[in-house]
Amino acid sequence: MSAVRIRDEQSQAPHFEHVAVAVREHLGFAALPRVGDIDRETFQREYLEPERPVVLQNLACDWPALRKWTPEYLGAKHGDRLVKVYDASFAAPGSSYMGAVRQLSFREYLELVVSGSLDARMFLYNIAKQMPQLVDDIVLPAIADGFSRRFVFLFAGCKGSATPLHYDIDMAHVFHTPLTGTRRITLFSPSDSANLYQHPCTVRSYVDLNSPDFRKHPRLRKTHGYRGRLVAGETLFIPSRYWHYVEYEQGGYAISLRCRHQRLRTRMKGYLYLGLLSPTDRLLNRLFGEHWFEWKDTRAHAVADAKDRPLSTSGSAGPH
Ligand SMILES: O=C(O)CCC(=O)C(=O)O
Repeated sequence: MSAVRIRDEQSQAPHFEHVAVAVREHLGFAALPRVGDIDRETFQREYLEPERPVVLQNLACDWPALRKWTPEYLGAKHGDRLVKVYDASFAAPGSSYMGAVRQLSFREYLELVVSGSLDARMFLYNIAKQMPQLVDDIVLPAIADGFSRRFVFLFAGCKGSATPLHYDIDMAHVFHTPLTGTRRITLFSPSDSANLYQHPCTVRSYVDLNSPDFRKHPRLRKTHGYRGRLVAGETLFIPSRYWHYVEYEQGGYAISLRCRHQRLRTRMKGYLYLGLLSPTDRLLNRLFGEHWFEWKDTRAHAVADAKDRPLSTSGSAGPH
């Protein structure tokens, strides 16, 4: 399918000002912390161990990818490769659950990223497997142990795309560095999972941050999240199990590095999701579609409602 045709099919892009107003008026957010240069000890003490998110402004400043990876360079090197593209229907229940909406050449997709505003994302694209020469342009950070050159994931999106609210299924810590474009980031701590009505067997929340429905999701008001903007060259540290919602203010691409969690128990939980819960969710989706979705939603509400009792005497736990 040609880029021109796809451009004609432009979908409704989320309106970021509207999002900002809705979120500011109804939910309490702290600004995402930011640091410049940081040494290993400080990072581990202040952010990794307590699992606090932070924007690391200089972590990637020596990556050759930041200079080299223009759309023209990537197109010349790997433009003919076919890539799968996803949109907001990714999480819709039914037979297409988690399926790609189309396949096109990387060159065509990059053209869209530069100039289009289609809801079209590439995600979890492991360049270590698909385009291994590119990995030489990334420097694994020395501020933590547990990175692997075998898992270097590309995430890309056109202006107006959004990555739904989720946390990463393998429970790894994520270091997310846009190489081009700016993103608005919303994060919530794992302690907000019930307040976000997490669907069982998944790492997804279906609350609508663009226009929160507090009658349907009253506990959303109890959340204490972070908001901030991430620009090209900065690295967002997303601690294990932290909820993230990413809005592409401009089209662009990013690299996410994963850092294995230091505790075996947390890693085991990741294997449980990857090996059992997620395959079960996919199967039940295929078999029961909407009914399975509704069951998960009912469970999510039951878990959230159960939280209300103890909370009438104590406050909610937030990330700050
Ligand atoms: O950039 C994105 O689209 C989302 C990034 C993300 O979800 C991740 O790195 O885990």
